[in-house]
Amino acid sequence: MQLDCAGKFLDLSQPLVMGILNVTPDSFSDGGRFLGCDTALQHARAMVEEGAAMIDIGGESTRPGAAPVSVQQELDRVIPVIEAVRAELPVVISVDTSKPEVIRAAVAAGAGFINDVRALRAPGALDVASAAGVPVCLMHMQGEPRGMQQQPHYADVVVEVRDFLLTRAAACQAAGIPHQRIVLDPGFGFGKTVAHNLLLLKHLPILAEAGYAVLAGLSRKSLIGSVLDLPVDQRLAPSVALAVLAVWQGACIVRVHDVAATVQAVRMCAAVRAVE
Ligand code: PT1
Repeated sequence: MQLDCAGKFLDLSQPLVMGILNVTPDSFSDGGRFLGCDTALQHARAMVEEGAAMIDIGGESTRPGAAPVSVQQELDRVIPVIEAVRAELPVVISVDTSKPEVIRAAVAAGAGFINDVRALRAPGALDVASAAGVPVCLMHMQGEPRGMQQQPHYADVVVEVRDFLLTRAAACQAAGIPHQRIVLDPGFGFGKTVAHNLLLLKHLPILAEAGYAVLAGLSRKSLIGSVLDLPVDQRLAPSVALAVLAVWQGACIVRVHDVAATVQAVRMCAAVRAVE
């Protein structure tokens, strides 16, 4: 299966690695725009050399506790980076945003994939994404980043996450986005306890069997900290392990910080899966 990302094609029969490029101020020592853009481009270059098929560019931090940002702030952060990456690197650019204005400007600037942690629920987002004509990733989140880890609650997390995503996929299709252009993501760490996250990974095939491509983002997340009691800068091996498990369980795309190690690991995973 091929995914047409604004003229760049991704082969979904092999696991793909999406490299994370944060352009939020907490990922840069200085807010200087040119400096930030230059640093971001270097990081993107390295991830492409390491085998990333996509680069995910986001200007809104959505990790637990993060505060909202304005449309203008997000545009100022992501658009120059998208333009710079598109000018130099032959990679699919994903924009990590929920705002219709940012989706529109990002696709005009060269983004070929929309990654929305709010699954296009913002007013106007669905229509803008449909008009953009590029694939979309719909993610599940309970609550909003600021308070989502306070009291996550589900009767059946696996069923509820799947049903939410299938309802959003149906809304996308009603708005004119074809089935093949829709990717689903259970949203690890977004309004979930450690047990919820582990259950979602253990039962990922239930989501994968719904017939849409699946994306998983587990890299360096706090569930690793909770299980292994490791700080964020010592989570490489467990992040790679979780990426392999996600691919083994049916994910087509993994969103990661450590591209080189993850590419090697998921290629081995694919080799085992492919042998007859
Ligand atoms: C994700 C994802 C994302 N994660 C998609 N987009 C983040 N499609 C941003 C923690 O528990 O999984 N899928 N965009 C980052 N968000 C988090 C959430 C980072 C939780 C860290 C944690 O540590």
